[in-house]
Amino acid sequence: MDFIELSKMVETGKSKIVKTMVTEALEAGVSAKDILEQGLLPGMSAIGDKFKNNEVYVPEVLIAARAMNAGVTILKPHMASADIKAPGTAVIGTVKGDLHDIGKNLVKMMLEGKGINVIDLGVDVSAEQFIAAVQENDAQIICCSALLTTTMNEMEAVVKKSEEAGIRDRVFIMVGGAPITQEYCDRIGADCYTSDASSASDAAMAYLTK
Ligand code: B1M
Repeated sequence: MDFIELSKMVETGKSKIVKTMVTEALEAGVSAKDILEQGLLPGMSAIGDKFKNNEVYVPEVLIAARAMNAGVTILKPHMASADIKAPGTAVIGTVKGDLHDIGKNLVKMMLEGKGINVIDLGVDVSAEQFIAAVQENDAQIICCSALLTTTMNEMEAVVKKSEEAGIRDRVFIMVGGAPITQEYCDRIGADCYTSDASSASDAAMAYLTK
């Protein structure tokens, strides 16, 4: 199995080739864990780093994500036996009143690229929905995305309602999106602001593995 070639195929978004390579590797007896950790994830990390450095743009990232998801879909039935344990669970959504989801989807994809279990609540998500999802899924992280200055204040409600629900001390609240700043994150009492999806996944992983 040429892991470097597989990573390159993910990075460049070659879904069909990724599917074929993953299928052939499984047939040849390569473990799902090795295919994921040495082939698919490095490809996503590479495109994530390039995206962070403005070397590639959203379409390339979405195409790479599609290729990675194609590979992961084939691996999924083999993962339970491969002993791949998710480091934790994150609940993600775009806040109430806001329908922008491209950035949120990128964050989701980067989190999944790290092996984190992600519950995607979609767009227009209220503080109450975030809290309920944490409780139902025993999640450790809430990821809120907002693109509108008129909707970003729902993030403050997420912090307040998590206090009221008694889960504030066991949930890491991450915020991001174009109008969000570190100053805003500090002001509302959230735990972490990152300006891009790749850094968000790094921060989530650092929290889950600390
Ligand atoms: Co709208 N829109 N939009 N829009 N839209 C903006 C955001 C706007 C800045 C355009 C403008 O006026 N210049 C403006 C907001 C102004 C403001 O509030 N200050 C705006 C407006 C006004 C509106 C409407 C109100 C327009 C109208 O109807 N009159 C309306 C609102 C609808 C609603 O949500 N209720 C609206 C609608 C739309 C479309 C539906 C047409 C479409 C959304 C399609 C979709 O998402 N499926 C859309 C789009 C595409 C944009 C722009 C052009 C692009 C947004 C985008 O996807 N960027 C945007 C202008 C712009 O940003 N140049 C604009 C790419 C994406 C990858 O970036 O989401 O910022 P972003 O994600 C980044 C980081 O922010 C970060 O990671 C990503 C990069 O790695 N990130 C996180 C995001 N979430 C994170 C969470 C984290 C960490 C990092 O931790 C949890």
